[in-house]
Amino acid sequence: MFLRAYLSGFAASVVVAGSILGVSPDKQELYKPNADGFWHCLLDPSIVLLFDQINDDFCDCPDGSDEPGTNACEYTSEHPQLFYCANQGFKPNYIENYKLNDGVCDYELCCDGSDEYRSGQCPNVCAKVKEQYDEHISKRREESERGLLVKLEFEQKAAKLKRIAEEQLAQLGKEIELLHEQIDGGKTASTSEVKDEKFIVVDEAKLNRKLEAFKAENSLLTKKLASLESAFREMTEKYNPNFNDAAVKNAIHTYQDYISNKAEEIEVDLEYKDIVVQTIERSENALQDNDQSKILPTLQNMIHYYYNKLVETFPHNNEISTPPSKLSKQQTFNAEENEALIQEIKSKQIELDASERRFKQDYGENDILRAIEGGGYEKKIGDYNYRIAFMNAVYQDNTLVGRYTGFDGKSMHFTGGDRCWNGPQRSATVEFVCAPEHDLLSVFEPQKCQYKFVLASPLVCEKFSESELAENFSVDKTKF
Ligand code: MAN
Repeated sequence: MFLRAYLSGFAASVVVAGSILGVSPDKQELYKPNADGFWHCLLDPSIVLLFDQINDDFCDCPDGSDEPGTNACEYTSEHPQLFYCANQGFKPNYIENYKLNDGVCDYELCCDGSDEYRSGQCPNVCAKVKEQYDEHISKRREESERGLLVKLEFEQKAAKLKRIAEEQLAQLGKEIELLHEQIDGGKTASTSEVKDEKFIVVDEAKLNRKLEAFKAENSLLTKKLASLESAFREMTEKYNPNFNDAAVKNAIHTYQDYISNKAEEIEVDLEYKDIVVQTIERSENALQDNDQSKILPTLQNMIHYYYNKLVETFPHNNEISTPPSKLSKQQTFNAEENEALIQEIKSKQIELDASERRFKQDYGENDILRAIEGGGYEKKIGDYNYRIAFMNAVYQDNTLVGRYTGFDGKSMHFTGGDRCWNGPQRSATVEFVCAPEHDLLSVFEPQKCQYKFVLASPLVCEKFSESELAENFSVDKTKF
């Protein structure tokens, strides 16, 4: 349908040197009148306007296309109204239309001051902005190139550490094999019994003594703790908040943090006690009942047990000789030796399993995280000392902010930290930004007890493009 638009009371369209204000040179051709002098909204050509209705400070097109140089059409996420600044002497840019003619020189985006075209109050500072920009780019480029060299050193170190870890794994594997071969004085070929069986070796008396001592100490500490807790609770409830006593406030804060995390700590203790108690009970039962299934197995008694089973299965096979009813001296000696070997195998196997788990961790591209594993960085920012232990944990003073869960190539993530008073468990993201050396640049707490760290690090340095180097450039207006 043909819609005949009307002329608003505002000035006719703002045309600068034959071009439409707010429109980039490559889009100017969209703003040409038809032969009949009419113009169509860009996203809704059914709406037809007089050419003079462009930039007349009255919004006619739902897509805002008739007002590229004014703020008459609302800026929305669906139709973001952007004004083109030519920025002669520097780089062209766009600015949101609601920032036009608002009395602020938005030099970050429009160094030519064209966003304030009505008052003309903002002189063109593009030459100075360019100077600052060039300085920023060359500094960032130099830093990232230095960072890249350090990163290469890290990668070499990581490769070396990987080789060492591989060698250690192979060595441990070999040692375990050798120990297996020594079982039964090297006569037993099969080692599967040792590998598959889960042994529990308990020094019952020692454990019992430890448990009793633990119980006594625990009961004493529980009493002491209860009296301290009650003193702190009373102070928290009755202190006068009008006395600005930092020491009292700090003590209350510490108490609140402690109370928030108390439940979890107790669970861990109970778990530990349970394990000790169960282990002792099991060992006691085994000794009292003389129940075979509970007796701590040795290679010797297992061979004896399985041999008998085999004989029971083939009772008529004459070739199988009868097992000796008593162990000879030599066999007793072997049994002791074997037990020692089994213990050694077990402890080496535990070491091997742990090393394998560590080895298989995600160490990022080119295994680079191997180079910083075990290291960290710490710095006091604001009221707190922050400590980032790479691939391990983050602390705010002595408060656990979180334990390491992974690295996504840009950030390390830490969760499951100490619980906040009336809040969640603490957690953190550590974002790495390229620099030649490690440095903690900032810490934010965008939400209660959820922290964002920005850490300068060579780890993420690349050969950056100019636009990447320009990402964190900001204009220093104090230098104009
Ligand atoms: C401590 C710090 C803060 C945190 C509050 C929450 O003061 O861990 O970062 O916001 O506790 O109570």
